[in-house]
Amino acid sequence: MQKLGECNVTNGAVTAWVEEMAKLCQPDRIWWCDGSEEEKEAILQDGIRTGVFIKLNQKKLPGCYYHRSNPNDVARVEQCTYICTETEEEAGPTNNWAPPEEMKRRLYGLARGSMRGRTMYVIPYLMGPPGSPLTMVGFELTDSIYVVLNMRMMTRMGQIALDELGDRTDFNRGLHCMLDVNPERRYICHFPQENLIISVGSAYGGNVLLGKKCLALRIASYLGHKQGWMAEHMLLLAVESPEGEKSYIAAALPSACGKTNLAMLCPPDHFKGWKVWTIGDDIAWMWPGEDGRLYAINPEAGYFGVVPGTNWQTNPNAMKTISRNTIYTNVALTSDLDVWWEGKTEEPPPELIDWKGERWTPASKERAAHPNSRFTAPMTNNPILAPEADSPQGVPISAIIFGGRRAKTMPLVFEAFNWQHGVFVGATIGSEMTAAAAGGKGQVRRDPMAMLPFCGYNMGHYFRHWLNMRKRLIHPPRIFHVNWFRRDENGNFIWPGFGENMRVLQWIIGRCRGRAGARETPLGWVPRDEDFDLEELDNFRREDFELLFEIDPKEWQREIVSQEELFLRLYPQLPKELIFQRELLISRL
Ligand code: OXD
Ligand code: MN
Repeated sequence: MQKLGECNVTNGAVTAWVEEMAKLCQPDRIWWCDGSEEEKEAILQDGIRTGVFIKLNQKKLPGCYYHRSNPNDVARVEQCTYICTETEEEAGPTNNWAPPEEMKRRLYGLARGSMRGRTMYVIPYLMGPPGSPLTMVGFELTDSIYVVLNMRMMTRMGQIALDELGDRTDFNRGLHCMLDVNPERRYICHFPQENLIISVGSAYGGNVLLGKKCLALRIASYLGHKQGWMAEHMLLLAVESPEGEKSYIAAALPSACGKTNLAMLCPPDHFKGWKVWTIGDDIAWMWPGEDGRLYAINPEAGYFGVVPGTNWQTNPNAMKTISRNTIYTNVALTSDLDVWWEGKTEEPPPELIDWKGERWTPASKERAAHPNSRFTAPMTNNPILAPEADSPQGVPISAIIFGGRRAKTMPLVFEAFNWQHGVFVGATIGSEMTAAAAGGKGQVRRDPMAMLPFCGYNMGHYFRHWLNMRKRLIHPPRIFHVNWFRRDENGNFIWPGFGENMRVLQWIIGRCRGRAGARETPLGWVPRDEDFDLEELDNFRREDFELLFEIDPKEWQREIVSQEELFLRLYPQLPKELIFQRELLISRL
């Protein structure tokens, strides 16, 4: 077998496993990815020759490439995602479960000989900055060059990972085989007890970039539970005041609630001297530090973001981030090889090639870009990337924010009374489904801590772990809930959102630093008029502010019944503290 790539591999456990998998998949060549520029160029050229990538207009988009996925393979597939623990109870009622040995037999059967005539790329990668207490080493074996070039941006890839590993054997093993990209043979399987991931039959982002959802959330949440730390579906940002004081915030919002926008927030002109810095836009790993505060790192090194809706008004920092060295997946193409998507400009170009490769005009009924079309960009492209994103010590978290998309019921912001109440608030997050997702539009889906599709073990045990973390913290972060999406009786958004969310962050930081006042409500603490900066907010009236905080008892009756549905599913493992919190909420209301 021909061997390519430049890595210096001395770890016997790694080579033995790669050899075993190569014997199974039977590739013609093995390529150890070193992460170098020359390697990237060689793989890109190969990708252009074989049609996997299209080179975009290099004058407009230097270093940018385009990829189309199979139309049957455009999103994460929760129905094909499994947690294979010894017992079904460990995976819990919200995960698909299969016995590990049986599932491995099936998957190795599918993988056997599947790389004949192809190259197996070995991707050594790091999740987390080198030298951090939580940083993990993974190896992904894949027959997809799309995966190689994405992992190259999303992780710290190449020799750096082998150096970090040394001769340890606690690395994550990840096998990815595209097969014939047939949904009938699509499985994304996690074996947390063996630190193993096997993904077959897909070539799309979240299913196949194994460092992200599979390792950094599902496997990591399982390990965090065992080892006393937390892997969360949270963005991380820093807010710097004009005096140079920095506060760090982690926020969990379900998909389609603007996580990347919040992580890259541009403060409005009114906030002179204030700065927001991004640390991460999707995942946080957090542990109790020696000083009793909760510390966090972003394990990723890039962004895999939803493109539609991104523009110079909604997220200028994202627009700058994706203006170079970016891979675009499933957006639309212009005749001069520029990219377009719904929401990029008010007027669409007169003619496009859509995400399926067909001619498109504004009269077309279908969307030009897939609603889940994506950009992949290195975090170093981000003009507001915090230097701390590379810090192995992580950053101390002052506030944890939960949120969702709710037209009614939920106020703009409230602060939980204490940690236990905050855990209840996170456990009952609900978000209205958008047109892009399967299911009834406007229907509220419960998504505890925005982790429902990503928790690698029993959700009831996960809640218990959250409650227990409090005992290991002397200075726990305060917990908040936000909702940017409340509408008035005409269906219009009341709050302007985007950059103006800085006003909410300012109140949150004021609370954490003991500077901002509040009034008590049945839900938690909310800002009074005098606690909240509404200056220079055009067309926003004091009455609107009151509307944002209205608590309607009838809506709350419905809300509490709807929260109960998830709790009933989890009942056998549900911590009693959460049932108690529910009772307290009912009595306060
Ligand atoms: C993502 C997701 O892709 O949450 O980040 O689905
Ligand atoms: Mn996500």
